[in-house]
Amino acid sequence: MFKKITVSLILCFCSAYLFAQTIKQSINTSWAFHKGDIAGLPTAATDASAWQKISLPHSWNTTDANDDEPGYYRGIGWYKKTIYVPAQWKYKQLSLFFEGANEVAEVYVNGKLAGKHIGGYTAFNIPINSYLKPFGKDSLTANEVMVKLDNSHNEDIPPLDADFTFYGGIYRDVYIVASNPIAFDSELASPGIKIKTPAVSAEKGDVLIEGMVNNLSSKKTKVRVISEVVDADGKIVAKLQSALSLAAGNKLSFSQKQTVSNPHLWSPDEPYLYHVVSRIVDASTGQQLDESGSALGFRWFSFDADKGFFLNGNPVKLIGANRHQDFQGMANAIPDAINIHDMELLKAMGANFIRIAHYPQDPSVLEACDRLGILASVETPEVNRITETTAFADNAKHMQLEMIRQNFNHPSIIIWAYMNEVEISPRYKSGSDEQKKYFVNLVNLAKQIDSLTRKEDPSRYTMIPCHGDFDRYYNTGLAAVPQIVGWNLYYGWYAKDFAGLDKFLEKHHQMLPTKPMIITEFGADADSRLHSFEPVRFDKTVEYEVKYHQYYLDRIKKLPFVAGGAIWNLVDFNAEQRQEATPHINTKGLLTNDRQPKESYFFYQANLLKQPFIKIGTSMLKAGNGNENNVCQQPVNVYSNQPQVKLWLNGKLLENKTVQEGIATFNVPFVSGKNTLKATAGDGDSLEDFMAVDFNLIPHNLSNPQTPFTELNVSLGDKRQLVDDKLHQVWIPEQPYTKGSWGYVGGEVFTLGQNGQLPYGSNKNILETNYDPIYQTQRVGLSDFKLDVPAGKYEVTLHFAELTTNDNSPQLVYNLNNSTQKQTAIARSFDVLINGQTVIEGLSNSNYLEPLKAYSTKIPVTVDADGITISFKAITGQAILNAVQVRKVY
Ligand code: GCB
Ligand code: CA
Repeated sequence: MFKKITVSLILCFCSAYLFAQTIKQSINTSWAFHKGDIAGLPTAATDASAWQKISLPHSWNTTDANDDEPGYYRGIGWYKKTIYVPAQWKYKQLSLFFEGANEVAEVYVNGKLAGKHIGGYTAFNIPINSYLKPFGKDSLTANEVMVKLDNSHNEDIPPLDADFTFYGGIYRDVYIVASNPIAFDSELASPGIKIKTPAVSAEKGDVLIEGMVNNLSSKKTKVRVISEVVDADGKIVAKLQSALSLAAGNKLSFSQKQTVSNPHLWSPDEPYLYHVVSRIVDASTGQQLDESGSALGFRWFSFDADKGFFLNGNPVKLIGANRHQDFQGMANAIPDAINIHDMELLKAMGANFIRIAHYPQDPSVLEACDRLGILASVETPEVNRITETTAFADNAKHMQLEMIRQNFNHPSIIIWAYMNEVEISPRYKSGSDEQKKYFVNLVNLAKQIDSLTRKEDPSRYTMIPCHGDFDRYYNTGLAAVPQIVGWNLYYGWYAKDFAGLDKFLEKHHQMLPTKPMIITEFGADADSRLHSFEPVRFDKTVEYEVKYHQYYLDRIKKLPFVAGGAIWNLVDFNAEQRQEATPHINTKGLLTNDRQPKESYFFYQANLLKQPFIKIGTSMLKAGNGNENNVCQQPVNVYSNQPQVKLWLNGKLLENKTVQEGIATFNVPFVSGKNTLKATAGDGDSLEDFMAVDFNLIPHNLSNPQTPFTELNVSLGDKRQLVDDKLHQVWIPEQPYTKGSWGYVGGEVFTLGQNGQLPYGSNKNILETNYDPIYQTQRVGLSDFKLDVPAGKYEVTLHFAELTTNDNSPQLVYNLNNSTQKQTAIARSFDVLINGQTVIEGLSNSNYLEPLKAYSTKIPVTVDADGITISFKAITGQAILNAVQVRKVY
């Protein structure tokens, strides 16, 4: 009996070789998802109504990380799917390959646990042969795959705490892989071969290919590993061979080396790629058994503590951005196309660098970097703090190893990083013995990760990105551990003065004279809707973001010892616990969460791109007060890398201006309605950009029949404009009332006073609205709001939100200067009258005016002769008004 089986097994192995080598196919469709745990294992009989039909990539936090309820679901989710396995795969090694699932995954096949993986940002491979049902003769056999996934907080798994949302789900592709019993050993979900270029120059490039071949068959087999290096035209430029004699159930390593002469070098300017195909071939039959491949780029690089970064012998300033895997409405479950497009957007900005932070991302990201010529740093997510347990250390080290093995072959990678700002929130009281011990343990873990990384890959550099507390990282010794120190610097944002940046950089250079450094983060929040003509820190305007980046780019370019800078962030991303102008979103992106560019993106294009560039940087909707001639002068930035640009308004040349640092600012006299802007530069004005601006001009004299009044949207207590493309409306800042025009009478701007860092308003989430900035600012104690509009039918909408609360909840940890904003709720009650008639009675905290909640009401008003006067009569405390809209009906 036993003998018979062996014979037929061997026979079948032979015939199996006739089939194609490794087969890999995605299994993203037809999954079912169950939120929450299930008692026992789910079976076909498990209540079907509790399962949702979904396809991958999938996250269960697409909506709850954005709503007004604090927190988001962190717990267990189940996935299930039927896979149909063909009879021909009987003698294949089958496995399920997950590109990533957050964060602890248990994979069951036909009710049995087949494997488990810890960590949400690296790939894993689960062999499933032993759990499959008996194969059909010629047919497909149905097998049930189930995945129990858990994104609950776990003190032993990085990341523990960070300024991004730990979305749960199988949010990357899943594949089924069928390989021969003799195949490359793709341990830790690696490609099974390591491609190294130990020596590269313009004259020659050494290629060293290493790997392991696994013989899971019961037969001793002689194989050859044949690798070809193919250039971009498909020409084989090197052939490498090894012969292996594999005992049954054994694995053997191989190492093969060849030299390519005059290699075409890889660089951001010319990302020339070769590729490698390595094949395992049965030495006696000539059958191909397995294949693995990777892109290959010939380049060499180094970091110098004084002179920065060098690529292929030339100095290159690394300028680029960080990037989170996050897209509006999709959470982190983003298809490859978005991953790829983001890299294209980064390249189109003129960047040559990406810090893939704070965790390894989809394989399509690094593939795009190789292709497009973007140098990359990748890191594991030990963010903000660690846990001093062996389990945490083991998980951190394992992730580091997975990251390196899985991504090793990408020519774009120059840095393996780990730990982000890991000394920002130490677990223990400052100066205590526990804290001292904690730092010793932390540095010890860093040393282990660092030496593991250097051992795995001596060809790249190690880096730790630190927050801007130089002394802390210096004194604990953490800054001495990696080969490069990254600094996340927010002078001009969390820290008040831009000048602090210069001092900080100088200090690094003096105190750590042998450590190369990169500014691994710098950025300022900008709500893409908010604009200001006098931008200031924390106003969240697009204009302040530009101002901030002007300062940083200048320093990064100027200082040779600064090897580079990575903007925080390429894209706006979800950070559930954030409040501010756009609750739950960190808006330091150059692109919005659905990838619309803000002006800072154009600023970088103008400064980094080599090909001629011009872009008008204003929004397509504007509003403002007309002067006596019914025009409204407003500044417009044109971004260009040309020395001079011209701006034209409705076909007429306004001015020819010199461009400075990529920007020329024009004062444009807008008229009511459509305004066509044209910017030109270059020979014969060949470079051009157009923009049609729809201008809501508020007439100088509201009752002049020549310039009829249509609508006014005012944010009280505010100095910004809010442009609302969806509703085609612009909110303008308040102004005091003057005869013939509009404005408030009396009162003052709401501020948080001494405790607040904000120029005005609050930065708390206002519930039940997406127009938080409108409600976050307020005029307090005003007596009236008046408009001298002509007789007619109007609609007045009043907006209120109580901004004082007893909420002393701490601000974000990143906001180092101000951990709490002390506030006390103020009691108030007031009436609102329009033209003498009471329209709101006793508005107070005990009725509609709840703290941090939007309340608005729309009131039709018939005006006879004297315009509109909205009066505020305080009963208790002071009256308030957050915003007002007046629209003429007829
Ligand atoms: C940082 C963190 C990053 C935050 C950023 C910010 O220093 O490394 O995760 O998102 O600051 O915007 O506060
Ligand atoms: Ca993918």
